Amino acid sequence: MILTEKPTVDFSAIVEEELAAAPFIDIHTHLFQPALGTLGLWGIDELITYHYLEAELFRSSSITPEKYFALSKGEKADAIWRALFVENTPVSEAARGVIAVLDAFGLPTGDLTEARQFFAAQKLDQHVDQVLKMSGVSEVVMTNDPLDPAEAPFWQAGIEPDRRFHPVLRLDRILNKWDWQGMAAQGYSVDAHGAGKSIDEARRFLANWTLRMKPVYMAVSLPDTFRFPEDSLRGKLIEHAVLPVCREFDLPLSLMIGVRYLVNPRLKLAGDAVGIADLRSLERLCADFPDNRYLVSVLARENQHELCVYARKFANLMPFGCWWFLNNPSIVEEMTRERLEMLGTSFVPQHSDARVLEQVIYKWRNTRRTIAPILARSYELLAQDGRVATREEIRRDIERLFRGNYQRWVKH
Ligand code: RAT
Ligand code: ZN
Repeated sequence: MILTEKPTVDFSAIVEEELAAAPFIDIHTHLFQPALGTLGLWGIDELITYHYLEAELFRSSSITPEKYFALSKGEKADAIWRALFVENTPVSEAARGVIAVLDAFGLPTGDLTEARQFFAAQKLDQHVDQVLKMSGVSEVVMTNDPLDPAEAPFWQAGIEPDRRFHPVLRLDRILNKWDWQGMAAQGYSVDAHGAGKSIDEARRFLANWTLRMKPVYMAVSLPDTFRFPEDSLRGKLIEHAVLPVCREFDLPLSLMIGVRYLVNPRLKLAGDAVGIADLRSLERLCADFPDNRYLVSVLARENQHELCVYARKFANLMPFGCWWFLNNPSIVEEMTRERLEMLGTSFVPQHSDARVLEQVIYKWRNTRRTIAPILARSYELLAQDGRVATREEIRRDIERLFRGNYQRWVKH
């Protein structure tokens, strides 16, 4: 029967080869260029104490969060290693990632001694090049907080741009915490209530930081309860400070929506959860501010289909990534198939969200592995429908998905 006839082209092989050869851009990470000093995390103990694994520790060990967080970095890593890698088999996505990194460097995967020696001997700058090469990533996008007392002074003193790392102006401390004291300390006339000149001053703050940092976009994570428009300080700041500065400097705004912050504060960074968001707020932003461009990731699986529908309605909306709790093969597969079916190649399939440099090795390997059969299947279906995609077309599609859509968005 014609409909079930196998295409003669081996799309799986072509897609795998093209995915392996394409240098991706990692459009959202928590990595830092070496010039930002100890903000940038790397090495085996950081990999093992990743907050995704800290959350898993307390399910497989009787240690309390209080006791755990009082330990030194090395002791924390030992506790996690024992619980998740020795006393249990590391089959979870985050645990497997550590094994994949050790293996990628040819290190033993059952003991940490050699790994600790190996990482201690690396020189950061060359190590960054090596890790990016191993990951098939040409550039990573950072998350830079102008109100972090540990980070802001670097930018205020001026740092050399690094072609491997692009800055992003992160807005959480302004939009979610209204850190007016931090802004006041930098010389802006803001007050605790966001009254008086506060909104204008926030706008001036963002414009000045844009000039200083030269970010590729601005970004904020938002709770599941996020609403827009809203008669709140956040609503006013978005409308009268963030969106106008984005327009003025032609920058996209990244919205990462659906976090339930600190549902278990004892777990610190690992204590956040997920909630279903009302994406009508996104509809209002896209419709009422058509001259702004948005990069959007939503955390709830239940919001993914809706996000695709909105992307079909609004050309100023670019869905990106399978964020945080979604970055597991089963869900990446489901989301990517849905996006390809609804949006063609007009989205950014993934970002790593890496917090520790070497994580990009396993995260991007996993992405290529999960996405290859999905893309191949799309070309098989297309062939069955009457059009055989060429290798050049497949290369073009991969380039668009993993570089071009982002580059067009940030105009880089
Ligand atoms: O995935 C993560 O590491 C989260 O903790 C968040 O940092 C999230 O990605 C964010 O950027 O807010
Ligand atoms: Zn992140």
